[in-house]
Amino acid sequence: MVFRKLPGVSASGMGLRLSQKFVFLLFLSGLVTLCFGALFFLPDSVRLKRIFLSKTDTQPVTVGSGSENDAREHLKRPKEQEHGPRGMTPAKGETNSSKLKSLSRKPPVSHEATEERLAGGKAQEDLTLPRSRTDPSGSEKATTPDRGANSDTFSYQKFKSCLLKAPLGRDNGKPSDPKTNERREKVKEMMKFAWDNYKRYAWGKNELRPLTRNGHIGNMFGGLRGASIIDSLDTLYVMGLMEEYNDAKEWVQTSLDLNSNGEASLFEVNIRYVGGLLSAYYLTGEELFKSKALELGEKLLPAFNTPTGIPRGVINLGSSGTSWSWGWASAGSSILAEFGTLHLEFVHLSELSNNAIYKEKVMNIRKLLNKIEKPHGLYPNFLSPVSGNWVQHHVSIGGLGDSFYEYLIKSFLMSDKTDDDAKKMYYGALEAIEANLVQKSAGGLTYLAEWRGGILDHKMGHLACFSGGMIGIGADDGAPEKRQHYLDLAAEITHTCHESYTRSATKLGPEAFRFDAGAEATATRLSDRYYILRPEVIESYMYMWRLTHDPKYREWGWEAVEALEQHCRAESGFSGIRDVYTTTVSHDNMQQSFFLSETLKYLYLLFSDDDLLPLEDWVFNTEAHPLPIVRKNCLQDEATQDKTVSE
Ligand code: DMJ
Repeated sequence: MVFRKLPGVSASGMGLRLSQKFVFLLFLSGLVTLCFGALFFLPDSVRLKRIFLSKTDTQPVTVGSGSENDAREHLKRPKEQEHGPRGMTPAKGETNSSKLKSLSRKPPVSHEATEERLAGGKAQEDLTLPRSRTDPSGSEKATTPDRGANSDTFSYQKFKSCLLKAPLGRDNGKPSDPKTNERREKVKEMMKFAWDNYKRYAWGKNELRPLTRNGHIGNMFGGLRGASIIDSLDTLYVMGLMEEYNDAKEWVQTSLDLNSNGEASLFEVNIRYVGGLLSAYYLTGEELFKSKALELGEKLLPAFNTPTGIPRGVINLGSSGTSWSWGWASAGSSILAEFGTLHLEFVHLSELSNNAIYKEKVMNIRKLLNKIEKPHGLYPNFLSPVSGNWVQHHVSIGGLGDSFYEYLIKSFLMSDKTDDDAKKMYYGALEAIEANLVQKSAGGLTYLAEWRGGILDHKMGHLACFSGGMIGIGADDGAPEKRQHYLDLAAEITHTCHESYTRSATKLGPEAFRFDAGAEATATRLSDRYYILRPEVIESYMYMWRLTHDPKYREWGWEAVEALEQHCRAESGFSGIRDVYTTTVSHDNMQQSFFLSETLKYLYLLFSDDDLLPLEDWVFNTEAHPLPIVRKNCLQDEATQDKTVSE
């Protein structure tokens, strides 16, 4: 049989014309593109992606700069990433003004009005946790009924009655000395300036870029927005900036969307968002903040689904709940300062939800760390969430380690001094730090070196400067004969950190300073010369002022205010600077959210009376969000006794 070729029809083309074949192929390739597009761009495609990508490929490289904590450590990164998370410009079409316009203005609520409202009993109307999400691993959910999940049982009024003092003091902490009051007013003006510019140019974004007058979103918060708003709530409230506070609250009500599907730093979301919301709730009694904190807290739980229960650093906030270790952390390890800085917030999540699960998660971390063998009693910075072993022996009181130690002593204080394990671990760690890391420089400065498997690196990071305050607040509860010793050590470290400021041309301190090769509290590397509006040195001034009332701490705080004004204040907000050793200023174009939550709050407290957020009632989380001491004896009256969170 002979096939005769018909004109326009190919022999192999199933009888299709060339043009028809072309259309068919076009359609087919469109279909394939669509399938792959869906695979990679639709939400919740992560597991499918894994089929195509290797495990390393699925590391959230877009979150690349790591936690803020870590970002400072990673100086090998490209310049743009050196100063912590950086990078994205606002999405096209998102303007600040459009969001601003949509916010209807309500009359501001004053401190007094909040108090009245609470007295009216409205604060007790709790919202319940959302109950629909499932945990992908099938492990416990925040709403497990037999754990007594019931947010209705927390009584805000009862909580208030258990405080020893009014949170805002007699006169909102106004100092009687006019000069101090003037300084305090100056700090308040700085906060208003920083806030107004954020509101004007970056509303709803995470941070303000003060030079380019736009917003920064970054990739630390997994698609959550408004980090500067959440971080500012309590500062605005404490400073009595009520119109601004009301704008912030309204944004939380109308625009804080927790249904994000991005990859976030567990640590950063916890300290800034959960901490900020909890703090705003405890200060104001607004149920909105509590329900948002609980909703977000629940989204963080899948990060703990590891063989050891040690959470990984990065979590997908969407329904997949997938978690990863940071790509840069050796051998898939978790970071001490990250998984060790959850305790305060998670204890409060359990308190407010009456659900033990949050507390159990962090108690499990505690137990593992307590049990594991520690080289010379020290806690290395990297731990495997799979084996529960240390991954390598780098120890630091600065980045990667810092707030783990802070949370040990603060857990003890926040438990109304009942958490004996935390106490033991803290003083044990401090002893090891003193034996191995505390050094005296040739010029007589006390500093904390870093430890690399037994070898000392004579470098101290700006981040490590929080330790003056930490050692100070822990001085009372160690061995009584060591009280003065701890106070002296705290004062010496704070003095050294102050020296790192006074020895620079700008009177602001570098990211890291060294004590070798002739250096004394100065940066020797170009890459360490920057200052990104960090709070740690001022934080220690504030604690040391409260503990000693030595006027030098207020003077040092004022020096910092003047330096910030001179070198970091730009036309449209505050900015970090690239080199503290030159007065020819080069701004980094970033107003970090911790400047609003920490640096300015600590300065304000430094110039306030001690009865503003008294330390008898409050501990500050590592982002300076005040959380109340949990007074079990007072909170557990007969009605609530049987619903206690189990230890
Ligand atoms: C803040 O986000 C927190 O203080 C954190 O613990 C480490 N440092 C930054 C500010 O420097």
